[in-house]
Amino acid sequence: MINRREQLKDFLTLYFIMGSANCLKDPIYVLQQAIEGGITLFQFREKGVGALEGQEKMKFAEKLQKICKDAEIPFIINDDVELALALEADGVHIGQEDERASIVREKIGHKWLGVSTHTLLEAQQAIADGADYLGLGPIYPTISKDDTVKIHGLDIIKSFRTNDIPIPIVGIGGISAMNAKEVIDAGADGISVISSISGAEHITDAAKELKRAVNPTR
Ligand code: TZP
Ligand code: MG
Repeated sequence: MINRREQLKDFLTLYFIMGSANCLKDPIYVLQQAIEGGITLFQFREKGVGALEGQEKMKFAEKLQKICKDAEIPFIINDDVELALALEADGVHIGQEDERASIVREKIGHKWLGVSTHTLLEAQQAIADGADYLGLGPIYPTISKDDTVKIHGLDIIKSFRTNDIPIPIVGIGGISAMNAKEVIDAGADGISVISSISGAEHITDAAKELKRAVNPTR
């Protein structure tokens, strides 16, 4: 298991999130192509219409995890702590509406813990609870999450940096190759995307383009 906190910042550079509902093509193929294009971290987020559950969800997650393992891409699971423990995933990502971060931290030990936050207060609480990184968004309007109320823009990233939030942060929501660089310039350590990769006509090219936008030297 890849598990060291100091490696995390680099892994967050191009963070791809996906579940079966996000894919126009076979999700296995989508993930393989995304890896080929240079994603640095993967989150399994099985939500929305027709989302798999129970054994089916687990079998599907195992397949995606194997692809990540073979490519040495860390595998993070959204919300489902029990699944993350059962599969020995590299980490868990939760939102404010999920189980408390302190409790998740206790359950998962040294696995990575990501928490979505929208205010400085939430961020400080998440850090006190043991978060390793924070997700901030939506930065721009998104088609991939229907329960988001407020678009935060780049200001939320800037304000977290001005207020010396000490752990890595990733921007999320409506990020594309066109606006990715400004998210990094605002102070994010990386970008998280769903549709810019999963909905792309040419997945590998889309991931490569995003990678160039956030990380032009590598
Ligand atoms: N949380 C805030 S916005 C969002 C999540 C999970 C969806 C991001 O998807 P996309 O397609 O990259 O805008
Ligand atoms: Mg959640």
